[in-house]
Amino acid sequence: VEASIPEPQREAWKRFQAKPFETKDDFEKEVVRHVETTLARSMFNCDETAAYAAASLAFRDRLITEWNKTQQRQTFADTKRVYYLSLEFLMGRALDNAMLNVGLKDVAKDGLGDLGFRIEDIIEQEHDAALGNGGLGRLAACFLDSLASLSYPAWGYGLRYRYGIFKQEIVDGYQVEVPDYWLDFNPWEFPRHDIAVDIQFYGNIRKYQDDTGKTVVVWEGGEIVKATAYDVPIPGFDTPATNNLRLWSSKAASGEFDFQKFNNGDYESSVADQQRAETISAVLYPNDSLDRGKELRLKQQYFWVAASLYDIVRRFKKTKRAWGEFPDQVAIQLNDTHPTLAVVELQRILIDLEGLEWDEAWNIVTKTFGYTNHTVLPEALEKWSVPLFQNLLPRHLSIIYDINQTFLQSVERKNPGDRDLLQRVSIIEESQPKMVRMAYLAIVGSHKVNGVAELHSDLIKTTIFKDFVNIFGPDKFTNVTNGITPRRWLHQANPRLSALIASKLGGLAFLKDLTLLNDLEKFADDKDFKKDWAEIKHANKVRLAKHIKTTTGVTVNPSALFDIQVKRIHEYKRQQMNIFGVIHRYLTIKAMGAEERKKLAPRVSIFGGKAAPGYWMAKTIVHLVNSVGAVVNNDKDVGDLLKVIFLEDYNVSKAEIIVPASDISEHISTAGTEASGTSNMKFVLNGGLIIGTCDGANIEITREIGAENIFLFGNLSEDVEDLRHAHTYGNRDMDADLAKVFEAIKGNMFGDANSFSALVGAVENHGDYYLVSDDFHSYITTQDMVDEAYRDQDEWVSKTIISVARMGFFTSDRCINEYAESIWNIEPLVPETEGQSGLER
Ligand code: 6GP
Repeated sequence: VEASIPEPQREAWKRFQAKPFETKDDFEKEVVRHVETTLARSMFNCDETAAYAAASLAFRDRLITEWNKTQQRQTFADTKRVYYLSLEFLMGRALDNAMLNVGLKDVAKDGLGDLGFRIEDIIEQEHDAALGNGGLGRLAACFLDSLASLSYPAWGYGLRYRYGIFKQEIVDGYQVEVPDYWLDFNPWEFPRHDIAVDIQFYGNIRKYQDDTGKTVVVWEGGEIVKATAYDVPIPGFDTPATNNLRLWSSKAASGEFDFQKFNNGDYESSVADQQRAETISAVLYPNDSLDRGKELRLKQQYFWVAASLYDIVRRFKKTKRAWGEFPDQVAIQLNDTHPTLAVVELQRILIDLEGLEWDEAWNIVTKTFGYTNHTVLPEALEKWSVPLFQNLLPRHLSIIYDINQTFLQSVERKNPGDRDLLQRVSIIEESQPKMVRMAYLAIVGSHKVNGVAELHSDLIKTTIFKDFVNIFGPDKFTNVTNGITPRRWLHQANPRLSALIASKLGGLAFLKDLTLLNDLEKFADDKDFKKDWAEIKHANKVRLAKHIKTTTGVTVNPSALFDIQVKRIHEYKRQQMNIFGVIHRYLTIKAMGAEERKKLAPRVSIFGGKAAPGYWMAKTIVHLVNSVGAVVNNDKDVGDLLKVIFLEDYNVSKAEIIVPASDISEHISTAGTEASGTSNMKFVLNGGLIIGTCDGANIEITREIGAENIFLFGNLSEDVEDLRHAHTYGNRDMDADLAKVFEAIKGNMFGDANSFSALVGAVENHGDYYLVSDDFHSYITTQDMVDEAYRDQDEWVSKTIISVARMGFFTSDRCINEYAESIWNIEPLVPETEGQSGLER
């Protein structure tokens, strides 16, 4: 309040307030100004990088003006806000998105044209913001887009990694990781040097009684690291509402370096303190659905959670409300268990710093938090060793023990004598060493727990969290099926398809209400429409074919069937089954006569995705795909009939080229292992069909678009356990076709068989945990059905149109509205000028 401009001077201020550009001329003026002043360049020295920088800064200025107004509006309205805590935000590029969401891409295109640039080239200059691994991080990014587009008062909180997910290079068929230093120029962030929080680690706890006899606990000593905020504006689509993503960066608390040490000549160690502090936010852990229990990771988690909560609590305290009203003002969503320490930190703030009684504080805490689970894979469920915790966060460990004790007492009261149950649900696992089970802490500390697709939400209730359903009752557990933002994944990635749809539906309103797509179904048999539709798909395939040519040197035929599997490489996602299927196809072609071959549908099998650097099996899969490609693509005998491509460095901006170009995409996880999947939704929304197992959101996609429009195969999740049991204890015959594939690999057809023996061995000798042998037959016969269906192009195109028309459910807008209503209890705060960009035109 002290910093505000005095009333009499505000008129002057208002006259000169920043006004966002609207016209082409004003945009050009801004670009030239940024080139000549901010960037200190000139018209004789303005390359595409500079043009990108200046155009981005022009849009950033526009966003920040609306960002300020949005924050003011929220402060005045004083309504409840939601805070989305996620260690990953896989944002991709910002410029294209900002131009489209603000509705000024055409203006920018013309303006850049006047200045001598092609907008496509300028967009290409941007480095992806790749602060995430895969599905979990991209979901967070889609959610931010929907929260802003629906004008919800919402903040994202994350870490500002200096190195995002590594860049993948393929060298001699092997994955090589290269660091992704992305911050040398980032026009989209605002450093907030005024917003800094001291974060404490290590040290000791001391208890004493105050004058009133109350026990006071203080956490003393240890080391302090400073968290500084960097803000990234998140524009909504067709609304001025612009939200904030706040990312924390770590620095040494004592300034540049320790002058005492420096003066004593110990220069090195004074710099070392600085570096140690900066290490906390230095690098994103590159594991998808895997917990490694590294101390630095726990440090990251506490650093981020403590800074975020400090910020949230500070904002609440400014309203001067009673603590009891905290959950009416604040909802916090835990994106997986990574931020679970927030539960403990809020309890600590309330009892140690604010002096509340335990029960009162705990009641506030549990009303505030919601927890989303993203996987049932045991290797992903976070556990931290008690000794590690004790050393790094002694006060938090003691609070966890108290939370656990209170919780177990209540369980014991309702289930007297059931010691087994107490052991099973205890937040502390009685192992050697003892471990803190973070998922259990998250459940106990939240009022709602949700899974991300119906099957997955059912599975967590009947398997990993079964006891907790009995303890808390079924209402605490719910489902919110994932969604994707149609702004990035249709309008931005596939502008021509978006425009064609708009021409039939009378405008772009479907991007704000995706169920409007339903009206497309009328055109599923319209000859002219189908021709335009097919032509756009072909153009998108030509674009991808060019990308394949420039990046791999391989020529592919854009009229062939494009079969795509792009996602993190993981045994449960079964890229190995896909490549075994490709080998089977290759062997089949080789065994055919010339006449038979003529009848075959040419196919391009496209793979992409990163393997975690320490995940050897996944890296072996990458190697096999590349090795098969090297043989097949150079086999003159095969020609166009089969090509095998591995696309290097799959990321968000590459997905925007790949997704619109698919005919069929693969979502073939072992039933019950893929929580939802979200690329399945992206592919269908872009007019591609899918081949998939009855897993994750595939099931709901089938329900929406109709079983006749999807190629489902494989065993069901309820049979997985029995099949695994049979592998271990039964005698089984290997599928004959799969056996031939293994023979080919073992016969060194794709290079030294020893390189791949672990992959083959996993299926043949080690229990085939992911049921590749059980599903292989049904997989390849279903692939034959895909070939068959693709031959009837007319019918195929109709299927894709009908599928798109029925995808309305899978927008992340629907998803966010469900969270808002059933978990967060928040309302949108709609600006007066929302919806004025004329989407109906
Ligand atoms: C992923 C799930 O594997 C994927 O199925 C889901 O669509 C996505 O989350 C979004 O909900 N999980 C992760 O990426 C992960 O690391 C701990 O889970």
